[in-house]
Amino acid sequence: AWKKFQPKEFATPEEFESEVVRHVETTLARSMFNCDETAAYAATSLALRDRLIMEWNQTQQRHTFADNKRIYYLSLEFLMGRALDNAMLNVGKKEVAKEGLLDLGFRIEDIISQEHDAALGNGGLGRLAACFLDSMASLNYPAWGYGLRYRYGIFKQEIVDGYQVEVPDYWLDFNPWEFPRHDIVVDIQFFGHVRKYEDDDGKPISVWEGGEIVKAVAYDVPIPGFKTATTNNLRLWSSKAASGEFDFQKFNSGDYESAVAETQRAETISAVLYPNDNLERGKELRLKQQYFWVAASLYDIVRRFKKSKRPWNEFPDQVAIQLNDTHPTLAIVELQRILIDLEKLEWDEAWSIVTKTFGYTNHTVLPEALEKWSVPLMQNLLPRHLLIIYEINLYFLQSVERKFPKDRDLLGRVSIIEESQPKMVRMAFLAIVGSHKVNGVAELHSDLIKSTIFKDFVKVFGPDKFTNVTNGITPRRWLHQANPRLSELIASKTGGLGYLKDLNILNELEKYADDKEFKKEWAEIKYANKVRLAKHIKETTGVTVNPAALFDIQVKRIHEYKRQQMNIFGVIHRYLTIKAMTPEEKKKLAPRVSIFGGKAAPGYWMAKTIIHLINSVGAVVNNDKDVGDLLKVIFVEDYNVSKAEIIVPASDISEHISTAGTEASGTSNMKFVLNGGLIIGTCDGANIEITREIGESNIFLFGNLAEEVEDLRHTHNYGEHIIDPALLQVFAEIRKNTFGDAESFTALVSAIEDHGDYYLVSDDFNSYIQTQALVDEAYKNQDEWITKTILSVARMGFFSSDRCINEYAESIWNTEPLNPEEDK
Ligand code: 26V
Repeated sequence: AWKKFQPKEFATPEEFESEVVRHVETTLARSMFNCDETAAYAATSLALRDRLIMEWNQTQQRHTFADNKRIYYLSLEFLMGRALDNAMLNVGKKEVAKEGLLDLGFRIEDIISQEHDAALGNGGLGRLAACFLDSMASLNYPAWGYGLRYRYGIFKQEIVDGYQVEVPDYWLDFNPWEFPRHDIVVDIQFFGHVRKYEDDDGKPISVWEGGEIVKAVAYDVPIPGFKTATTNNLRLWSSKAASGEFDFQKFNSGDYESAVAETQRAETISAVLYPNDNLERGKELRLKQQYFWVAASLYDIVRRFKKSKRPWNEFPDQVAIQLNDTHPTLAIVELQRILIDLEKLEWDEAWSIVTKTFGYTNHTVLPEALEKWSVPLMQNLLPRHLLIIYEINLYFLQSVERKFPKDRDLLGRVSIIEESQPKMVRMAFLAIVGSHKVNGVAELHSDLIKSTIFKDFVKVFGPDKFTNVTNGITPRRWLHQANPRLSELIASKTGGLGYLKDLNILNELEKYADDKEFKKEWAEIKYANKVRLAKHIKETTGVTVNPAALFDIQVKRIHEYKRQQMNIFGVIHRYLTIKAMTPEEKKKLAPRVSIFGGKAAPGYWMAKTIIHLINSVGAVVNNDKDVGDLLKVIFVEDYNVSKAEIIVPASDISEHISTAGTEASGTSNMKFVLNGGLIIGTCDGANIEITREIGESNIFLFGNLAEEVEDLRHTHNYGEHIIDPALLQVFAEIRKNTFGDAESFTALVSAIEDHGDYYLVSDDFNSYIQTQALVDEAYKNQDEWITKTILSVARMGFFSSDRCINEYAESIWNTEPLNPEEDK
C-alpha cells in the first residue's frame, strides 16, 4: 500500500542541519569539506523546498476536494525577488535554520544573500503581482498566478563613467524554487488561416488551420502563505519547439543552422522580458508572448474546470480571472474561441460566460502606455482571433447604437477598432467590453480613468462597472523581512506577530508615540538601518556617507513623469545654496544624503540622460571640500527588490513627486512610511490616501493639483511660459559646465525651456524647494520627527495587500477564502 511520505518538521536545529547535510552530500554530491556559501545556500533551499512541495501537494488536494471557485491572476510580470528568506519566515522556520546553519559554520544573512533575485518584472506592476500572491496564500484563497518563465529577467544595470550600461540577467543557472512539469505541455498555434463552412444543420463553422505549433511547458513555483497551511502555485510557461529536437535530416545534410533555427525561434518566445514600462512599441514578438502565455493558461484553467463535469454556465462560479493590465486581454478572445469553436456553445451564451469570468485592472493613464495592436499584424498571427474581435465589436457597437441612436461620434470613439492607417485594436477597450468589472489602483486614478480615457464607457455601461481597489503591499516582506528589528519591536508592544496578519493592529502603537524609551529604541533601529545602507554605499560606490545625515531617497524606474530631473535640479539648487553660505549658516543646516536608484528603459534616451546628470552632479558635489558632509549625492546601481529591502528601512524622507495625475498609485510610498520614513510628495496616486490615513501634519505635500495640470500645459503652449528663477539659476550653472559638458544635458533643460515643460517641473519647482526647506527644519527637531514616524506607522494598516485582496474577492471575484482548519 502507498504510505505517504512524511516531510521533516524541522522541529530542532539538528533536524534541519541533517537535511542540509543530506542535500550537500547527495543532491549536490559535495562533502562538508568543500561546502562553500553557494553550496550551503543551495542545500538550505532544497531542504526548505522539500517541505514546501509537500504543503503544496496537500493544498492542491484540499482545493480539488473542496472544488471552490478559484482565482487566476494573469500577469506578464511577477517581480518576486528572493525566495529563501521569505519561505523560512512564512513557514516559521527561520530561527531553526539560523541555528542549524550557525552550527555548520555559516551566518544566515550570508546564505540568504547568495540568492539571485527572480526579477521577472519592470517595477510597480510586477511587484504588486508578487505582493498579491503572498496575500492570497496568507489569506487561504485558492489562487493561481500565471506568467511567463523568461530566461532573461529585467537587465542588470551597471554604471560606467556615469552612464547606464545594460547587462543580461541570466538567472536560471540554479533555481531551486521551480519545479519543471515536463508532463504539462500545451500546443500553441500561430499563423495559419480560417476555413469556414456550414455543418449539416446549416450552422456556420470556423476552423483555424495550418500555421505552426510551439510547445508551452509548465514550471511551478510554490507560494507559501504566512503561517498558514496554504501553499499556492505560480505557474510559469516556457516555450519549446514542437518537434522537440532539431531537424536531423537537415543536420545530416550539413545544414546545421537551419536545423536549429526552428528550435531557436520557438524558444525566443519566452527568452526575454520587455524592459519598457509605460511605453508600448507594438512588436510582434511581444504579441506572440502574450498569446502564448494566455492560450497555455486558459487551456490549463479550462481543463481543470472540465474535470469537475459541471455544465458550462457554472464556469463563472468556479473561475475568476483577473487581467493585470491589458497584456493578457487576448484571454477574453481565447475563451470565447474555445467556447464557440471547440465546445460549440452559442455566441450569446459563450459571451455571457466570458464577461462574468473576467476582471480588468488598469495601471496607467499615460497615453503612450495604452496597448494597441495593428490589425494586419493580428490578422497574420491570430487570424481566428481577429475575426472574433470584429464580431465582439460589431455586437458591442450595435448595443451602443440601440442605447444612443443619434450619437454617431460615440460609436467611433468607443469602437474596439481604431480607424487609423493601419487599423488598430485598442486592447483596453476590448478588456472593458469583455470584463464585468474594471478597476483603477488608487482613488484619484480610478476617478481619472472614469473622467478621461474611459469616459465614454461610463456613459455606455454606467458607473457601476468601474470601481477602485487601492493598492497595498505585503507587510511580511516589506516590514518583517526587510526590517526585522522594527518588526520585533512592534511585536513586543502589540502582542506578537499577529499584526502581520491584521495590519490594523499597528494602531496600538499610537500610545507609544510619546514614550521616551520606545522612541529611543525606534530611533536606534532607524540609525542601524542607515548604517547598513551606508555600508552598502561604501562597498559599491566608494563614497562615505554619514549615517547621522538626513537620508533623502528616490528609488523607482527612471521616467520623466516621476520627475527625478526635478529632484536632481533641487540637489543642484541646494549645492549652490551651500556654496554661498557662511560657516555659521552651514552649521545650522542638516546634512543630507540624496540617494537615487532605478533603471531606465534601454531605448529611453531622456531617462538615461537623467541618470547621467545625477552621476555627474555626484562626482562634483561629493568631492567638494566646501560642502563636506552637508551634501552627498549617490546613485545606487541596479536597484531591484533585494536592494529595496536594504534601502527602504534606511530612509528618513523619500520622494514621490510625479506630476499630479500621472502616477496611478505608487507602492514604494507605502513601503517607506511603513518602515518609519516620512515622505515628500505631490497630490498624486496613493499619496492622497496615505495623507488621509496618517494625517496632513505627517507628510510633506507640495505642487499643483491634478485638476490644474491641463490648464498649465495649455498656458505653456499658447500663453506666456515663465520659468522659475531658481530653476534658471540651476540651468545657468549646468551651462557653465560645472557638471561636465553642458551639451550632454541640453535635452533635459530644453524640455522645460523650449518644449512646453509637459511634466510641469518649473511650475512645481518653487513649491518643491520650499517644502524641502520645511523638511530640513522638521528634521532638526528629532523628537517631533520620531513621533511623526511612529504615528504614521501606526496608521498604515489600510495599505496591507491583504486588505486589497479581500476587496478584490468581495467586489470583483465573488469568492471566499478556504480555511484549511475547517476543511480538514
Ligand atoms: C506597459 C507596457 C507597455 C508595453 C511594453 C511593456 C510594458 C510593461 C508594463 C506596462 C505597464 C505600465 C503600467 C504600470 O506599471 N503601472 C504602475 O502600476 C503600479 C501598480 O499598480 C502603480 O503603483 C504605478 O503607479 C503604476 O505606474
